[in-house]
Amino acid sequence: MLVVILSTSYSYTCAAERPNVLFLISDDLNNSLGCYGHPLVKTPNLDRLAERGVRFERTYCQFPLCGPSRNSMLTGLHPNSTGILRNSQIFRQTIPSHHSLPQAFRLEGYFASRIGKLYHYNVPKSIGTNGHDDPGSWELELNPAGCDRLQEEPHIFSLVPGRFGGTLSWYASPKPDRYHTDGLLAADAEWVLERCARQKDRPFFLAVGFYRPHTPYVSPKPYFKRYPKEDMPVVQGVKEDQADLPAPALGSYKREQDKLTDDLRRECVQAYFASITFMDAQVGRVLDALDRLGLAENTIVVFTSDHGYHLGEHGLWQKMSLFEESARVPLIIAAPGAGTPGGVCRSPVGLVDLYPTLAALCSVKVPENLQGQSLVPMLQDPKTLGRGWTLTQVTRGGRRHGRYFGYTLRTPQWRYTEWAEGERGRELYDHDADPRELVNLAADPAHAGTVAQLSRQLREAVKQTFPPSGQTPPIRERPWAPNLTDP
Ligand SMILES: [Ca+2]
Ligand SMILES: [Ca+2]
Repeated sequence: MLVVILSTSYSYTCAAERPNVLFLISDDLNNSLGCYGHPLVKTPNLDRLAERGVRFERTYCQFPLCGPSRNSMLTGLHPNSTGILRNSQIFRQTIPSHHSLPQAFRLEGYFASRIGKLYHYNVPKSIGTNGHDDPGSWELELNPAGCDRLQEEPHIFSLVPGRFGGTLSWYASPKPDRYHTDGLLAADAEWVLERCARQKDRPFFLAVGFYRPHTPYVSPKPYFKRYPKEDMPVVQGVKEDQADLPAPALGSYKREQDKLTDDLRRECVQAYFASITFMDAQVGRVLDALDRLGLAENTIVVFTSDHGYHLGEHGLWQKMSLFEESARVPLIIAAPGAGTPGGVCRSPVGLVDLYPTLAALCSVKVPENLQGQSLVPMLQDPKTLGRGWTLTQVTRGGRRHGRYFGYTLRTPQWRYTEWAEGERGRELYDHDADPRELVNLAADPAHAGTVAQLSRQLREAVKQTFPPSGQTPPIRERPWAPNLTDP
């Protein structure tokens, strides 16, 4: 009994001193950031966050689509264990009793708040609503909607007129930052942080989910001016590059993209880059508020994205491919007192690793079935290898043609991909020699040994993404009633 009392009072004392978490996530953001070495894109605020924290050079999502990726990240489970393989679903329909990342913090006394998109939202239609949110994850939710959603849609250019969410679309808005949804998110974040600074009885977990640079790429005009259209890159040599690819590798191509001319490609890239710099400015406002309110010293800041994004590489745009541009995301973790400021970690890590990492940094109890690794050893010494690989998966086919998976394994040197267990193709890229993944070595006899070894490693990794039963939990359509204390 004595042990129990001591342990309770110890954890209570710790709770009062636990660090806060500011979890910042952008939507459809690839690694076109200054701190990741991009030659054109300006991201001064994220660059200064990277100087304060550790920048993870090789971070990958587990599924290059909003809903499956975000459910995986926020449950700490691979999509084969969440059962969420499409948008517009929530893990409460498959594994209702699992504790989400913010829920684990709430259960230990944290004040958890969400502003904007954390779980899946249909963008732009669901902006201003809860989207496909999980009410059990938060104590306070804020859903601002700005001029981009409420006023400007008639002016947006789109490859398919009238459609903005899944289609390449953009607009240089005459309205300044503060009228836009992401500007309102930053203002709301300041407001919540002011409340947290006044009321310090509980630590906080504040999650801010920015919408840009997700389509439609709407941002104020001055951001477009920083990227002259004629300077925007257009990927060359696509036909030659595609010649050695199996068909599913290009399965995310959309027919409407046939309409793209080089002029439209430049406009599209300009608008995407403008949206990134606009989003970076809003991140800056939130970071400034953290400093101004004296919260920075005891707050862990995370910045990431839900998946990467193509801007014409291999002839592809947007997401849902297993190439580097689509699978890779930025990840910066600034953990005061627990990290190496300005450190760069080159080990492959995944978004699935965030849950155990933040829980470890804050001494929060986690469910026993989490599938990621803690990145705390990498924060302390960025040379730590850790698990040494990351797995990303995607679906192809569909109800009519038979659904199958593509899996890709990323190690420090290689990307190895199998479509339908190799029956519909394989890809192998040597990142030491070919960082743009232009030369598929999978059929090269000189690399047969590497293919065999990576194929074994991939299959072993895939096994680890399933629950102990070996079965992906099925979707239940009945609604789930949130219940925080006895879920
Ligand atoms: Ca997304
Ligand atoms: Ca190629």
